Amino acid sequence: MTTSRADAVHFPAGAEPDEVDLLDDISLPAAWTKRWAVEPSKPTLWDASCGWVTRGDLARRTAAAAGRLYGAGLRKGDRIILSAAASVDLVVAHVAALRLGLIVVPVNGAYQRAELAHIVGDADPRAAVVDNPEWVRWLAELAPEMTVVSPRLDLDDAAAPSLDQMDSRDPALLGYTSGTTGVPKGAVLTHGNLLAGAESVRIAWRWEPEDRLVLALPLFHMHGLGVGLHGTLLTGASAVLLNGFSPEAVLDAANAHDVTLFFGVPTMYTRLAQSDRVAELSRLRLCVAGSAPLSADLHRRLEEAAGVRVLERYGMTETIMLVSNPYDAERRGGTVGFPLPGVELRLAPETDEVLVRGPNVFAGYWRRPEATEEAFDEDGWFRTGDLGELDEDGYLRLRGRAKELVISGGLNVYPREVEDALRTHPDIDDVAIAGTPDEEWGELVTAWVVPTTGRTPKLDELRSYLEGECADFKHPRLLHLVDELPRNALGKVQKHLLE
Ligand code: MLC
Ligand code: AMP
Repeated sequence: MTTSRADAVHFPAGAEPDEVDLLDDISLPAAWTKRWAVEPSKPTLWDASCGWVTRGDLARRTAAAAGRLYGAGLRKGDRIILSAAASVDLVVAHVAALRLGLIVVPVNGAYQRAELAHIVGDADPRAAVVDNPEWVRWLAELAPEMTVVSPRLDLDDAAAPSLDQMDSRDPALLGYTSGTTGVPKGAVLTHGNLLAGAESVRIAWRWEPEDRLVLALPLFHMHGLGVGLHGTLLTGASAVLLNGFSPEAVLDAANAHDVTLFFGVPTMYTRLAQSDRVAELSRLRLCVAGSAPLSADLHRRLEEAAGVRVLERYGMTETIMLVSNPYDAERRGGTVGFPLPGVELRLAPETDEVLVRGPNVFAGYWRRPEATEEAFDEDGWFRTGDLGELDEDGYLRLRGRAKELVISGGLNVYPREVEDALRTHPDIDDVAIAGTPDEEWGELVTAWVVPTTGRTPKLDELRSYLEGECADFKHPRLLHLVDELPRNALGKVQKHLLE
């Protein structure tokens, strides 16, 4: 090996990193259709209602679905919301939208009306694919001209124009996230970003066409969508789609379908470790964890109980995957490993914030030039808002976050949103939201409340107050009543002093 690139550890023996072009295929749809033309009868995706569908089925069904979307008036660059339980139908709708050049806006189905209204107002979508009848009503009120359909795309058949014509720089997806601060913003991921994000883990994790993934993650976040689904289709491998997670469902599917891969958030691994069937994980070739920290202790317990050396990796909505433990070398608990193929990483002097560059890094926030400018430093490095430290031999440890964020069960909760919603409660004078460490959930959303004189709000009351305002995973699970919040001279709550 002639190179000293930090990502070199991820390439298989004999590969020359400098000769690998992650964007060779230009876009995911172009790469996928190339795979589908070979061995069209190979099973690719399974769900409980369709059974197995093949590469050829996907090629035909996504072309037909793209025709329907085109017939409904959707054109390149139009935004389309996708929010439904994981299913083959949803995948067909997603792939069809990308093949047509639409910009997919995946949205968490637990969102309430106000959260959905923000995204509709910001992304200005022309269509939505949803499976929740309540959302159909809300969308009709929020945007009466919008085409709203179920994942079966019950629209008239029509021929699509030529498909898969995108450039790597064309926008493909808006991933809503609050970034380091402020309101949820759409991170614009290009076709090149999506391709690089999936290609880097295909190489690093030795993902092969023979692999089969059990995919129990939702398809509206990067972990399930940008890694699990996109990687499966890029590799020409296969996946079993489960609608929701339980250790039993995952292990049953693994046994029934000869699964080789599992990707999950740490909460899923905690529950697997508690299962008396945990040893069954040993039949898998590779178990990957991410989206939140996996403790070194859980890493060790899984190795002891199941002989599984879980491979932890680190990513973000804005960048897809960034850093991963190596497949062939030591998978070190408590660390996230080395920059993935194509990713450059450094720590900012003094603050130790993780800064990154690479073909996977997003193009900016949708229609928010100022937020975009703030997100990158003067040399074009993206500021992740995560704080890191490097072991002597280069493994990255995430040491905390500069950004205000609570991660519960792999889902992000931005304190500001919950604080703003609670501040209007009559019993609340002042409030701060932060995370409390928890073995199962990683962090529990916790409220520190200064009550209005003479009142003592209860946790249940606060939770019901938030019903309809924000998704239930954002509701506080713990409540502390305090006389005042620790504020600095500028009036900002010093969250590290909350206890
Ligand atoms: C569900 N609930 C949660 C929750 N998930 N509460 C807090 N945090 C969560 N993450 C609520 C339920 O609505 C229910 O509320 C109650 O908690 C108990 O539910 P449960 O049955 O125990 O939960 P379950 O449905 O099993 O869900 C847990 C989970 C799920 C871990 C399987 O949260 C999940 O799929 N998480 C993965 C999210 C994900 O994909 N993250 C990746 C983001 S991408 P009630 O009120 O009804 O009792 C990213 C980038 C990267 O971060 O690097 O990957
Ligand atoms: P999201 O904005 O939902 O994409 O969440 C991205 C954030 O999740 C990152 O900025 C990290 O703070 C966190 N994250 C993802 N993977 C890991 C990991 N393996 N360990 C610790 N934090 C992680």
